[in-house]
Amino acid sequence: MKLYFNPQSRAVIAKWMLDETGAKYDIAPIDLQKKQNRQPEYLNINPAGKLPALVDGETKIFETVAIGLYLGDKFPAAKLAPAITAPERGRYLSLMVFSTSQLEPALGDALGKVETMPQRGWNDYETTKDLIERELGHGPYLFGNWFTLADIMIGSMFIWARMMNAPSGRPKIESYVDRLIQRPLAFKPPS
Ligand SMILES: N[C@@H](CCC(=O)N[C@@H](CS)C(=O)NCC(=O)O)C(=O)O
Repeated sequence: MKLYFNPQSRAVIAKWMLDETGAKYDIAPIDLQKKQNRQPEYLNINPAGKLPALVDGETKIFETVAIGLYLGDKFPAAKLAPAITAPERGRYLSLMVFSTSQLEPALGDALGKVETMPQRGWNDYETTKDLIERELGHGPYLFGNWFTLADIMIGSMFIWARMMNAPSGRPKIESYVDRLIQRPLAFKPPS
């Protein structure tokens, strides 16, 4: 497998997921300043010209969530994703997709001080945080004691917010972030 990577990008999320699987892979560095991500060679892998992307033999995957879903299924022994037949599977898929389709744009609205228009498909950030707090329940992870790739996807959004000096303001979410960044393979905000 080859991960197209730049440390100043969402590719750090894909790298964390890959590292948690324990799989061997190569890093293909992409220089965003030099716009290597906009060269035809790379557009052939990710037509949107964005990082990350993963290549596994003949398989090319772009979108961070898609990479996570692929890895969770490819490495069942790592137990980072419920099996297709498991009762937790539906909630897992939902939370994975929710991370970038609702949480990320809600956070983006809040950081950009833009009023959320629910007709665009996501709720405002405060409502979204309420949902995450409910989903966390008593924790420590979204599936209780079971750490999954959904924790990486959801948690990364809040780690990123902390890196932007915009912590969630929710003690429950921030202690979740503390737990996640204590994991040895997680990317971390500078201390
Ligand atoms: N929804 C996409 C977002 C990807 C994305 O926006 N990547 C940024 C880096 S974090 C990028 O490649 N920007 C460079 C550019 O647009 O030229 C995903 O999760 O993969």
